[in-house]
Formats: sequence, structure tokens, C-alpha cells
Amino acid sequence: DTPPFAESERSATFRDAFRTSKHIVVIAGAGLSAASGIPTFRDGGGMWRSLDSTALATPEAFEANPSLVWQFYHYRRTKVLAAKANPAHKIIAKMSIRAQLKKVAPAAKTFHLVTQNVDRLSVDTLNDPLTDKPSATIESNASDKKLRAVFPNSILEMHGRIFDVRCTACEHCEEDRNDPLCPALGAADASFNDYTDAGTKEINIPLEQLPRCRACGALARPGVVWFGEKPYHLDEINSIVYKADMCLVIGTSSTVRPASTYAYRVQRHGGKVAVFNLDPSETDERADFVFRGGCETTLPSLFP
Ligand code: BV8
Ligand code: ZN
Repeated sequence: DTPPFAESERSATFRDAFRTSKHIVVIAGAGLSAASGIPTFRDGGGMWRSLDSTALATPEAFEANPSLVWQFYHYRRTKVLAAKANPAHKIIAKMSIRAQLKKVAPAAKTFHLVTQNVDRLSVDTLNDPLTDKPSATIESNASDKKLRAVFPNSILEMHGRIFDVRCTACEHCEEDRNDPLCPALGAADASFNDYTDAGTKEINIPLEQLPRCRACGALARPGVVWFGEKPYHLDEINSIVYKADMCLVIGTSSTVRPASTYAYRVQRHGGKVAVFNLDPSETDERADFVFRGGCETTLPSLFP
């Protein structure tokens, strides 16, 4: 293990590099919300270790078994609604507030958070960085209003949002934090928990009892991006990545494209990359700085 003095030396070098940065981008993944009690996907406690992600997070899976896929997202919505922002969310939220950012990066001109997470915790935190209300108490769209008012487009949710309910037939999409979304999903709750752990006991909910579009009545789907689907904000993210001179990669195994390509692209045009991850990740060997550990502790130690 590197001796402690190397740690403080690395931290000082990182802080100097961060201090002179002009265009900062954060790429975040499930590890950012792990300390808030939301399971990740592929590591130790990861959900998709027991479940096959492609069996649940693809349009084909939804087409074949919308009842099962909805139960999976109901299970995750419940986890997210009970979650509270952790110190890492708060530090990132503060960075996206210009005056705060200037304290740690006086030269900074832009800040963006590109998140793979669908839990909205980073947006909710921006709405109220100082309180730690569980997301269930934040009325739908409140965070968006604050986000639009104060920081247009600084947080880009590239894999969509778990509270969005999207129509499979018309353009209608609305945020709905009700739990359960519909009575049938509430009844299925217990059985799905077994499904994730051991059994495959899942209730088959008839189509007409699954969440429906409020506008046209057609079957609705979770407003997230599945494998094989186009992520949101790609053009905007590409230009942000192209301009970035500092990239923080926080809590991601860097296995899902295109998010996993951004850090490398920042470095290709001379930007710096700092990884904040619990386990070794695909981005480590190229990174200029690697801070091993929980981001809820490594970030506060660097940005007290
Ligand atoms: C696209 C939303 C093209 C849903 C997600 C073959 C067939 C089909 C597709 C492909 C294929 N091969 C490659 C692809 C492309 C595919 C892909 O990359 N697949 C991978 C798996 C090989 N990508 C796509 O399909 C993307 N779309 O390419 O479209 C296109 C272009 C134009 C037009 C049309 C199409 C779409 C990908 C989005 C999929 N949706 N989620 C949902 O959430 O249910 S992906 C899912 O994985 C989540 O979004 C998650 O964020 C993301 C990445 O996972 P991580 O966030 O990294 O989480 P993970 O558990 O893996 O790691 C957590 C890390 O945190 C660990 O390293 C751990 O050590 C660390 N950690 C834990 N605790 C902490 C911590 N770190 C710090 N502190 C802690 N406390
Ligand atoms: Zn509709």
C-alpha cells in the first residue's frame, strides 16, 4: 500500500490541478448513491450480480414480460424513495453552484454532472443541498424547476429517470413518485424481493393492471434508457467532454458505453482525470489520480 505521505502529496497535487481547472465535468455512476442505500449493479452488493441485467433492462425484456420488468422497477423505485442524499451528492451539488465552485476552482468557467444514475438524488440535492429529505417528500418536478431556474443543463441524466412514467404509444411522459404506481404493483412487492434474492416467484400482472399512460391509456414504461436504446443529451455531453480540462469519475465500473468512453476522451485532448471508486475500475490505469474508497468519504476529505 502507498505510505500515507504519498496520499497527502497526491491530494495536494490533485487539489492544485483542480484549482486551475476551467471546464470541469463529473461522470457519475451507481457508486455515488451506494452510501444512500441504493444497490449498485455489478459489484459486491450489486443487483445485477443476482439478476441478469439484459433480462430486465432491455426493450425486448419489456416486450416479452412487462409485468416482471415493472416489478423490477417498482422494487428499485421503493429503494430510491427511501434514500437520502449522502455527502458526495452534496459536494457535487455545491460544485454546481457557481459561487461555491469558485472557492475551490477560481478559474472555473463551466461545471457539468453527467450521471448514469436514474435516481434523481443529484438533482433533488441541488434543490435543497442542506436538508436531507428522503426523495419521497420532494414533490414531483420541484427539483426541475430549481434546476432550470438556477443552473440550466448543469446536470445531465443520460440514462433517464426512474420516476418518469413514459407512454409506449404517444409522446406523454410525466414524473410520478407515487409508491406504488398502481395497486397491482403494490400487491406484487413481497414476491419480487424473493425473486431478486433467491426464488423466481414473480406474480404475472395482467397488462391492463400495469401502469398506463394518463393521456391515452396505452401501456406505460419506466422513463429510463435500456441497453440498445439511445442515451439522452449525447450531443451536449460530447461538446462538454471535448472542452473539459478536468474530469472526475465517481462510483462507476466504467463498463457501460458511451459513458465509459468520456474520461479517456478528456485525457486525449490533455485534460486531467481523477477516479473516486471503491474497487479498481476500467478507468484506473489511465487516470492521473485514483482515490480508492467510498466517495462519501474520499470527496469530503478533498473538498472539506
Ligand atoms: C447505446 C438505466 C447506441 C436502466 C442503464 C451488445 C448488445 C447491446 C448493446 C451493447 C452491446 N455491447 C455494447 C453495447 C452498448 C451498451 C453497453 O455498453 N453494454 C455494456 C454492458 C457492454 N450500451 C448501451 O446499450 C447504451 N446505448 O449504446 O445506444 C445507440 C446510439 C444511437 C442510436 C441508438 C442506439 C445504453 C446504456 C444504458 C443502459 N441503462 N441503466 C436502469 O438503471 O435500470 S445501464 C446501468 O449501468 C446504470 O445506468 C448504471 O449507471 C450503468 C453503469 O453501471 P455503474 O453505474 O458503473 O454501476 P456498477 O454497479 O457497474 O459499478 C458501481 C461502481 O461503484 C463499482 O465500480 C463499485 O466499486 C463502485 N462503488 C460502490 N460503492 C461505492 C463505489 N464507489 C465509490 N463510493 C462508493 N461508496
Ligand atoms: Zn399515451
